[in-house]
Amino acid sequence: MHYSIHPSIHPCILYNSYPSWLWGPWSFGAHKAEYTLNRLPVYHAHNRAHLHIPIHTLQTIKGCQSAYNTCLWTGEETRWDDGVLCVLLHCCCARTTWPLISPSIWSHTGFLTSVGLMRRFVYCKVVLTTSLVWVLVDVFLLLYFSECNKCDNRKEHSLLPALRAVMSRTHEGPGEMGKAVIVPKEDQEKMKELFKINQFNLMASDMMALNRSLPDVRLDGCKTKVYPDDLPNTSIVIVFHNEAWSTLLRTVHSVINRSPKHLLVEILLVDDASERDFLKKKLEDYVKTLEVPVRILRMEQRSGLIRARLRGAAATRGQVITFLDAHCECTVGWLEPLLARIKEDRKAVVCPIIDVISDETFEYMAGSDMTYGGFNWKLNFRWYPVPQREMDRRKGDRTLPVRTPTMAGGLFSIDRTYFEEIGTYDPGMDIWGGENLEISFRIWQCGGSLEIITCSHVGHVFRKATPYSFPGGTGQVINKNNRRLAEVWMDEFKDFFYIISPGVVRVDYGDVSARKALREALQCKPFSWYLENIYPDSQIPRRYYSLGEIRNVETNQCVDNMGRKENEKVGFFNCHGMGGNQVFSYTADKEIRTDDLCLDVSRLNGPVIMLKCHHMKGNQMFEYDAERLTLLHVNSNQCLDMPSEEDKMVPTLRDCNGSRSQQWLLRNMTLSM
Ligand SMILES: [Mn+2]
Repeated sequence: MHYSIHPSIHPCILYNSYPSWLWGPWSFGAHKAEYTLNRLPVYHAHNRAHLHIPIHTLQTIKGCQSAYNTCLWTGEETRWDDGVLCVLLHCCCARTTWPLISPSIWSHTGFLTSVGLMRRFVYCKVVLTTSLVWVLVDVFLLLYFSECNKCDNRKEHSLLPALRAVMSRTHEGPGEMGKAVIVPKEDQEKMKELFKINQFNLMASDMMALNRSLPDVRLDGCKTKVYPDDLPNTSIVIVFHNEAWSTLLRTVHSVINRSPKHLLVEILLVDDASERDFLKKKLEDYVKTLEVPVRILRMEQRSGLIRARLRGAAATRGQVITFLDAHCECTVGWLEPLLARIKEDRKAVVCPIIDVISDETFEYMAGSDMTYGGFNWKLNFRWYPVPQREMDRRKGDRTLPVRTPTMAGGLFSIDRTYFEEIGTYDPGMDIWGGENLEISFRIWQCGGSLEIITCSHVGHVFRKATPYSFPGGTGQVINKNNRRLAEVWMDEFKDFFYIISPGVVRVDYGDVSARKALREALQCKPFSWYLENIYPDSQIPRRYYSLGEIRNVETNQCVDNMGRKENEKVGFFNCHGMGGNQVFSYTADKEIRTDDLCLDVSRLNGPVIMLKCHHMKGNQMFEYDAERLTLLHVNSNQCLDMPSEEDKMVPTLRDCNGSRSQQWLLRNMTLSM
């Protein structure tokens, strides 16, 4: 049984694995939480119960390569006469090999849903279908009668034809209402060929209408909000490089069709030296027919997103600049809440919720309002769950803006004069990468705010690989950009970035004196202020005891993450003093972390696993005794020890006995720069 995700249900774009934050701290022994390969732990938030569901009852989606899935209990359940619960889980499959270069580094892969017992599935379906039918009937009756209160002639104004039009529209044509496009069998070969051009299903995109319909995925509370009449107007800036015709024009049409005309000044298409013929004269002729002024600016040579956006922004005439990617679809009501927030506070830089348009089927899937932007030690942008403090600040109202530490980069609106005031983009950055974190840090540190407007939804085609070329080499470009932002904005915390990716320090980052002068002129706050006030749940700890290797006194070897991923055991290897995989930070919160993973032990004498840090102590709390050199795992009251005979590569827990194998040196690493 396979449910596709319902747009109003929390989709899981959370992280690549167990939601450890849902687990919280449990006391050892009182609750035997074990991670085993074939049982999936799920925390039932409502009943406060921990459950284990056999993996084989879960249906994995196509392409999901990992047995570990993120599962969220949606709260939907039905209890049957025999007392068995019918539950609906929403899970994400972890695809762990995202290329660093893709603009969709974080990305989602897909959803799978599952129910505990197959037989119950059928009941679930019946219940859901019946309730859906009743909802539709209700809606119809409501519309019919409310409309006819105002009508003079009941017969003429019957809503039946209108309703029928809406209904038929949802069933007509490929991709309508955001549905997945099904490519006929005989075209599959050709489809695979075409996929390579843009790294998304070009055939599916070309099959759909340029103005296809989409579901209204907003929270109910958003649909009734009223915005002021005198909102600031906006120019839309879209940079493209060899974009497909259908995705580019679908972006343009969705902007035109779903934005109030008086708020839309113009659309600026900035061509970053595309080579495709149809993007030349044919495009120019086409946009002349549109009802909104569309201008095309051409870069003389490949300049990258950052400089192309700067060119576009300089040519805008609207009060607000709205940046979009070239493969987006705006949904109903997307623009007003963005502009309304800027009207309220011109220093608010606002992002919509980024919905997911599948690169395989172009299915439209609602993004979550429960995630916000962060970053890891390697300065990769990542989505993390919105912490409780932010929910509390908004008093639980999910329709209010979420203050986000960073933005994904592709889609946002900013007051035009404020964009200039705060220093636009760093023109010393090349092509793509790092500019989103740079502007995020700058906005927060220099007195602005960065927010996700949860009532605004824009879809984006997330890809697994980049179709773009990076003149100069991808790694070089991104490392250079990241160095520039680390040097200018991160103060001493740049060490986390440099130590975990030691090769970076050899990359030339050019001259940043102009950006440092900007920071001075704007009197921006230090990075420690940002960590303390804006991002206390950051992967980079605000306060820490050490940042470097953890060396065993007996064997003189070091704890090493071996390049492994979360849910895997931490390793043990000869110390090399080069940082990278042997860098761990012992934090003031008594975690031992490497990037966004924490050492975690969940049973007596257990192996040490790397799990997402949950900031809730529990199984992730170690107490370092600087005199005895021991690392005590508080929950189990055992000490970190060198690997056992059976498993020579994995540090383990043993009863504390004062031996040298339980002594560890936490050394700060120094950078040779
Ligand atoms: Mn994109």
